[in-house]
Amino acid sequence: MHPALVSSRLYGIVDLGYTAEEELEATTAALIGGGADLIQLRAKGLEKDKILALGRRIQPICRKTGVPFIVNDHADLAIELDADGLHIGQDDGSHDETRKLIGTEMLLGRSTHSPEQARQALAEGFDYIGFGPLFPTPTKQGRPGIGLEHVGTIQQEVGTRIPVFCIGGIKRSNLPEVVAAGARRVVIVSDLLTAADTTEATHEARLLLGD
Ligand code: TZP
Ligand code: MG
Repeated sequence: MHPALVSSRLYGIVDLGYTAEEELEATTAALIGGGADLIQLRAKGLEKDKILALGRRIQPICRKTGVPFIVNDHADLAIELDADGLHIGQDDGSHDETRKLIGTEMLLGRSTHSPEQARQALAEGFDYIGFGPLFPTPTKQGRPGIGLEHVGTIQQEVGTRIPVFCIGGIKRSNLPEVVAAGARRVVIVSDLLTAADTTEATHEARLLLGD
């Protein structure tokens, strides 16, 4: 397991679908202050120049606090931003061709939507995976929830080798259920970003994950 990810439990995403641009720094700091162990910049549908400008505001906050900064989708932007990692989906290219682009140092994560995809991502050499959506979620529209059925198996089979972050429709309110199903690591987006106090919400989520 990548040393930077061994103790990671809660993955926060600064998603421009929920975070106003002027709140970028405050939101990043709130997620980190509440206990997020990784931060991803996710800005679906924005121009690359725009994403680059947003990333330039987030990257230094992550660097200063020692939290890995991950860029969604764009290998070129991850390089340009000196990011600590890149996150790609099933249709964003193969592990090997992406690894060639970003070099050996950067973390490389993959979204997976089934047990087969999770096993395949491990076999291909990804540093971590997202596994979900567990529940249907407006943050990722058009994908059914895969439920909790395979969470325990995938945590055992894959999650003991590389971090498995369960994702999709996870909230503080259903987190105990997700943990009881066997999840050790999670990504939570809207529940943290739409909370009245993101720092407090993140801290609550971190506590619900347990030791
Ligand atoms: N990939 C699978 S589900 C999802 C992504 C990016 C969205 C998770 O967001 P939320 O708001 O925590 O359901
Ligand atoms: Mg993608």
